[in-house]
Amino acid sequence: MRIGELRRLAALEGARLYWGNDAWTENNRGQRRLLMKSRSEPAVLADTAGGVLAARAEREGYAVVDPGYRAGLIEEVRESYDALIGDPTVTVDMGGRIKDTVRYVLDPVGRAPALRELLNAPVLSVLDAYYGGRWRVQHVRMWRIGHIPEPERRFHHYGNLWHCDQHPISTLKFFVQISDGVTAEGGAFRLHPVPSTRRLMRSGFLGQGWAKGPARRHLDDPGRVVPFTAPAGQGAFVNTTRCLHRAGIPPEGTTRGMVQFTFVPSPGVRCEDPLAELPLDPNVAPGRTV
Ligand SMILES: O=C(O)CCC(=O)C(=O)O
Repeated sequence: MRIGELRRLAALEGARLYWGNDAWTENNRGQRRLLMKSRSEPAVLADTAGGVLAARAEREGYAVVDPGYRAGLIEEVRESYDALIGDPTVTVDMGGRIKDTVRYVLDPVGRAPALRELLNAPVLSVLDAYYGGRWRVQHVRMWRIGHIPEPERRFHHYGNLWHCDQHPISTLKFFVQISDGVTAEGGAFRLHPVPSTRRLMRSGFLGQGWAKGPARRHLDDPGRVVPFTAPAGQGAFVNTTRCLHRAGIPPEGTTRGMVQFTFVPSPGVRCEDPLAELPLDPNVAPGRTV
């Protein structure tokens, strides 16, 4: 093993023990202070419901929400998804070993304008409370995952192995369920709340899907794992840096779709239309893997 790789592993282990997550120390340093400062002098005032959910997202690392979308909106999103996801000219397969186990739509907001409405007032209010009104959308993604045969499950294909993302801890993702009938036994996205993640990180979690001792025993413990089995049209704010998470594996012959918005702090007050200046997503592109 090279020196650089050893240093990287030592830094990660240090972060696990100290911070209780898998992020680099430099990602943590300063980010919490930045959030605290922004929240203490908010540029946009959030409503009470937004404040409650943002506080939950801060404490537990996640908050499930029913944004109360207008009738027909999720059906419109799903119609676009169904039309796009089978079209190789507007999608890209990005699986780790079996490419088409996960397929992303290129430029989802441009191709499925109904996605814009998913950022409705209750969702914006949570973000305003969480970031003190100073945030921007980093990217929007729409994808589907498929079945992984048993012998392949210990390998990385999509987010099928337990992991923490290595984004700055101020990054927050909003997942919108677009498939119906998602189950805990099947393809549901699932996570460990922050307190459980911390315990796992400090009791034997060693990296993507890899754990020993108590962490190994508790990674899939149904008493600790929170499956996102909410019906289509509901959402979950998740800090995927602070919460261990993974995708469930859909039963053979089925797939599971998802829409995800990723938010980061921004120095100025957030835009009236947060998707007005959405940059290109460089990581959803041919030749890339998730
Ligand atoms: O549910 C999924 O498809 C996995 C998502 C994931 O791991 C992530 O967004 O970091």
